[in-house]
Amino acid sequence: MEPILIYGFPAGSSMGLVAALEWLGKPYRLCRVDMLGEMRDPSYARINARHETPALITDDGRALTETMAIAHWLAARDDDRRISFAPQSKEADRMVQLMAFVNTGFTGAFSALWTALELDEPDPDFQDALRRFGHKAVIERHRKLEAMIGDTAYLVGDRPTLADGIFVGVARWLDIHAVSPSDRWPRLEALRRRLEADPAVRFATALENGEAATGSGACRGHVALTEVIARFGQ
Ligand SMILES: N[C@@H](CCC(=O)N[C@@H](CS)C(=O)NCC(=O)O)C(=O)O
Repeated sequence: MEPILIYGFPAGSSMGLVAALEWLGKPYRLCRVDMLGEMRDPSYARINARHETPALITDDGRALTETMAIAHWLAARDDDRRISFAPQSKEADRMVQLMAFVNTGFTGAFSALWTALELDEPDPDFQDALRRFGHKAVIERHRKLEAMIGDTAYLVGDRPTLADGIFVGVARWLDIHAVSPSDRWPRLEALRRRLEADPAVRFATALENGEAATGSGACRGHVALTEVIARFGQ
């Protein structure tokens, strides 16, 4: 069977993995999940007990969670090296380094801002403190990522890879939380604009928004979450 990527909306980091699957070009299916609704249902715990996206149902029917594990699974099957690099190459090490930074410190810097936005009961003082803390953290992590990357067209070299996919799913959170104009970091800004104009990212973004879209043809359609849970839930 084709692997099934379970991706979340609105504005999930998992959007970038949909783009990566397009770049990979191998047949896959998708399952679109409302993170504010059905992902919180107890039944979703059968896919991911931490109630998070992304999750991948592998081609042998296992539910695999955590972005880095999913990226590892995809890279291991990327025989033509479309979204990754040869194991043991310096480019492969660099890609994992950047993915790890983006998936940990860079993504985590937004946590306080999401908490402030999604608090069950309004608590203005607490929300204000979370926002101040979050803005500082996000700006600091952007500054560090800007300093880490070179002047290549994409994060590692001249073509988009898994690292770019993981970056592009999260980069737009800067705007959602109105932290800072993105052109404050010129390299990141150029990378983001380049990626956001990419057909695979446009396809992934349209699907996330619930719009009809035409991709490369590798996507063999969507599977309903109820079916995914019934067939592959633990
Ligand atoms: N460590 C996980 C974190 C995944 C994660 O935090 N996903 C977010 C969406 S981007 C989520 O599902 N949050 C739960 C929520 O919104 O309730 C990974 O890297 O895959």
